[in-house]
Amino acid sequence: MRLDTPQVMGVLNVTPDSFSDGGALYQAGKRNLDKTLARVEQMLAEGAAIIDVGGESTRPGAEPVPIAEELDRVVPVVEAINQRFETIVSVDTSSPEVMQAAAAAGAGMLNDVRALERRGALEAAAKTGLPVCLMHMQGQPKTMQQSPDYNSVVKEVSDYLQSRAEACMAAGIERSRLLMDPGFGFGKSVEHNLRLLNHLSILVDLGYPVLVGLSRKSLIGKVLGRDVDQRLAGSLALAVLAAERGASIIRVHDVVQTADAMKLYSAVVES
Ligand code: YH5
Repeated sequence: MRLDTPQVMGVLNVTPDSFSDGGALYQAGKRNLDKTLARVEQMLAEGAAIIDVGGESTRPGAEPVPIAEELDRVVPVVEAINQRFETIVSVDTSSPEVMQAAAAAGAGMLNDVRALERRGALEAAAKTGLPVCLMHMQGQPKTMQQSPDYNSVVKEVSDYLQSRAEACMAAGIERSRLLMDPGFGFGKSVEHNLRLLNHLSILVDLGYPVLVGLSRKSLIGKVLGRDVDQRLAGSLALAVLAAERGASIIRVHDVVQTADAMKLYSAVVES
C-alpha cells in the first residue's frame, strides 16, 4: 500500500457493546454477517484502504472480553471480508490467539492498543509476518481515564513507542513492518491529546508510518461540547491536522467524509 498520501482506515466494530452503533452491527449469525459485509462494501466504495476489525471494546470503562468470544466475533468476519473483497483487513486485538487465527484467516495487518505487551503477543505477531501498529496507552481501558499523568506526554509516548519497536525487532519483526500510534484518548486528558496532536511530527520523525485514531473521541466532545453523534466536523478538522503533521493512516468511523477531506488535503499539498 502507498503511504505517500494519507490513507483512510474504516472502523468495523464487531462488539455487542460498541458505543458508536449500540451493538446494532454485531451478534454472531448470518444476518449480522451480511450486515457487517454490507458496511464493509460501503466503506470500500467510500474510499477506505484498510478495514479495522475489532472484537474487544477498548473504550473507557470497558470490561475485558474472554478470548473465545473475541475469536468467535473476529475470525469469521476476517475470513468473509477476505473472501469477498480486495482490501487490507486489520485486526484490532491484543490477544496472541486472535492474532494467529486472524492471520490464518487472511488478515493483512495487526493493530494492538497494548503494543504487543500481552504475554505471547510479540512472538505471535512475529510468527504471522504481518505489519503491526504499536499504540501507546497509559493504564488499562477500565480505569485509564481516571487520572492520566505525564511529566512530558510527547516525550513519554515517543520513548515508549521506540522501546516497543526495539522489543519487536528483537523478537524478529522487521522495522519496515512497524507503524506507530500515540493512542489518542487512551489514558490522556484533553490537554495531553491536544499536545500530542500538535507535536505529532516528533513521532513522525522517528521514521515509522504514523496511524491516528481521533474519530468521534471525547476530546472533541470536551472541546466543542458535542455528543458523540455530533462530532463529525471536529473529527474532520483533527484528521486534516494529523495529515498535515505527517500521519499516514487515519482511523475513522465516517469514511466518505474523511476520504473527501484527505483528497482535498493531497490536492493542495501536491499543487
Ligand atoms: C486508536 O486510536 N482507538 S477503539 C471512544 C470514543 C470514540 C472512539 C467516546 N482502537 C484506536 O475508537 N486503534 C480504538 O468516544 C484504536 N488507534 C488504534 N491504533 C476506541 C475508539 C473510540 C473510543
